Amino acid sequence: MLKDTKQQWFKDAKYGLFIHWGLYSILAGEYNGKTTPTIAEWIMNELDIPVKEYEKLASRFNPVHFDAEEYVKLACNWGMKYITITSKHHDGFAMYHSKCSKYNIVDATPYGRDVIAQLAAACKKYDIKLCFYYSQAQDWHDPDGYMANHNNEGKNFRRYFDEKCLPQIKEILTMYGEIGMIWFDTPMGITAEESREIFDFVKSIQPDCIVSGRIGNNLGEYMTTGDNFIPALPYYGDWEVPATLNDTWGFKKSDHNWKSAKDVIRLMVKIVSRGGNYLLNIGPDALGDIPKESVDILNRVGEFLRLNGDSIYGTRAIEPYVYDVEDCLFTAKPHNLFIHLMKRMDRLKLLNIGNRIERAYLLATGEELEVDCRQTCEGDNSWEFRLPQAWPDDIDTVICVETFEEKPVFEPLQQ
Ligand code: H79
Repeated sequence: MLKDTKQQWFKDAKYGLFIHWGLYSILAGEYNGKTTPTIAEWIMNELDIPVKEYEKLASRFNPVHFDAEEYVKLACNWGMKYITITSKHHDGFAMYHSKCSKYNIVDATPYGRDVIAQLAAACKKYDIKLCFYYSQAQDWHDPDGYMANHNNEGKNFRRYFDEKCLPQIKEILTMYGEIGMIWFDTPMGITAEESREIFDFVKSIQPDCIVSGRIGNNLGEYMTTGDNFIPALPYYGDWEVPATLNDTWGFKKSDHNWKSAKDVIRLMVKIVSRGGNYLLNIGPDALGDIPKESVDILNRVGEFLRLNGDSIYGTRAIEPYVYDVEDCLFTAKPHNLFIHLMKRMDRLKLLNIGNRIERAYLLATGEELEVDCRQTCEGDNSWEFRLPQAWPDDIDTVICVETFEEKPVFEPLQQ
């Protein structure tokens, strides 16, 4: 069954900022002289840090460099249309002022301020959608929450569910205004009834709040792919790829395996050309500083989007047959085809696209292109573009083709 969020903003947004930030950011992947072999926010689970020990991190959490407006301004400059932040990750620590668990940033840290409230105010000011990650099934702090790789027998999950999970979901949906979506994760042993209960509960509070793919039991309103996983073919429902810039979500000192801006831009085009959204992560450190490497990469991607954003936002996937063209990817709007060229070329010939071209130009510079449209002896249509020597962007040079026919030419295959 195709997924439909019924939310236009999500279908058109295409690019969002994921923020993984919590107590694990203090450890930065290291504990008692050991470096965790995997993603940094899993350190409590991986290195078996006892609850009583891990809890003490709260007394050290004082992210005095955090500046919500700065974060939101960066996200806007980076071309992102929504922000999804960890309100509570698997470690069970709430990054907002929860009234039903003292294990939260206001009551348990020297910082004593609600970062989510600050972010919500900044998002409102700059008109960007705010969304919350919430770990519904795993909670390594609550004795009755699930924990991966550990024995969960004998737990009274229902108690945790009623006393922490549902009340916290209510809090995040009532304390911070309009929320774009809740990003649930790792459903583990959650039953279909429990997933349904959460779904209905969210909708009863904020009917327009999207429920993410990983609520469990296939009840989510859009398809979340595996972390960093891109489907091989277009998927015509609503979907999103959650992705990292290095190999961790939470800040990890030892991880320097950064993607380049080129990698990121090309991944974005690939995802968008197949109809998906790209939710790209940063992991701020314990002080609230964003790793400089992340900032540099995302600045460069932002530059690309400032010039070429029309070929990303609001676009839809088109028929997969066009995928065959080497070094090219396509995105489309009803009267525009965007041709993404990943390699320098003098000429580009496309067969059988059919429609009458009104005009073609390089999106980044506006330079008009000569196009030879003809019928071949076989009766096929061909478009041949002549491309300029001065090449705007080696990462992705975008041709915008305009057609003005009454009927939308590139019939969106998605809503
Ligand atoms: O929030 C981020 C991750 O922490 C979370 N989803 C993204 C968005 C996530 N939860 N689970 N997983 C990702 C996949 C879990 C993989 C596991 Fe493992 C394999 C858990 C245990 C073995 C990776 C390797 C984590 C610990 C060891």
